[in-house]
Amino acid sequence: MVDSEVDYILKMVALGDGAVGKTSCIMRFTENRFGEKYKATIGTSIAVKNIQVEFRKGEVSKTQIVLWDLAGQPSYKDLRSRYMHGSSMGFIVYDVTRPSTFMNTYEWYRNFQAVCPTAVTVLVANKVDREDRLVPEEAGVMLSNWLGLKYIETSAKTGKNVNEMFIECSREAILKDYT
Ligand code: G3D
Ligand code: MG
Repeated sequence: MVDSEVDYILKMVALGDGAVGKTSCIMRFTENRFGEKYKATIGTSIAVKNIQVEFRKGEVSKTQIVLWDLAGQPSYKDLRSRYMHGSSMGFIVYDVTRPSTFMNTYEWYRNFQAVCPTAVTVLVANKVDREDRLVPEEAGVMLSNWLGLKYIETSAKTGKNVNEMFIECSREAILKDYT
C-alpha cells in the first residue's frame, strides 16, 4: 500500500519502563510473532502497519499506523519530547508482575500529556498470561479512570487483545479527527 492509497497516517508512541513488553506488543501486532530476540540497538526504531479501520458502522478507512519504539531501558529524559512530538496516539505499558512499572505509568502519562495533550492514550496491562501476576485489574481500571485513559489487558505472548488495542486506538483517533 503506497501513501496515496492511505486515508490516514497515525503516529503512535510506545511508552513505559524497560522490559514491560512494548516491543513485543508491536511485534505481535505488525508481524504476529513473539519471542524472537532482535538486537537491542540504542535509539528509536519505527515499525509500520497498514490496517482497515471501521471507524463508524459501514465506514472504513485505510490507515497506516507508524509505531515509534525506544530501545533499551528508556528513561523519561531520553529524547522525550522529540520522540513523542506529533503523536496522535500513545500506549503506556506496564508489566502486571512488576508493581514498580505500574507505579511509573503516571510519570509516563504526565510526560506524554505535556507534549501531546490531545492524543488518544491507552494504559496497557501486559503479560496477563503469567501466573505470578501482582497488579490486579482493579488498580489499572482505577488509575485509567482517574486519568481519563482507555484501559486494556494484553498478552503479547498469547496475542490477547493486542490487535484490539491498536485498532481501537486508531478508531478513536480517526473519529476525533473526523468530527
Ligand atoms: P520492552 O520493549 O518494553 O523493553 P520487551 O519489552 O518487548 O523487550 O519484552 C521484555 C521481556 O518480556 C521479553 O522477555 C519478552 O519476551 C517478555 N514479554 C513481553 N510481553 C510478554 C507477555 O505478554 N507475556 C510474557 N509472559 N512475557 C512477555 P526476555 O526473556 O526476552 O527478556
Ligand atoms: Mg523494547
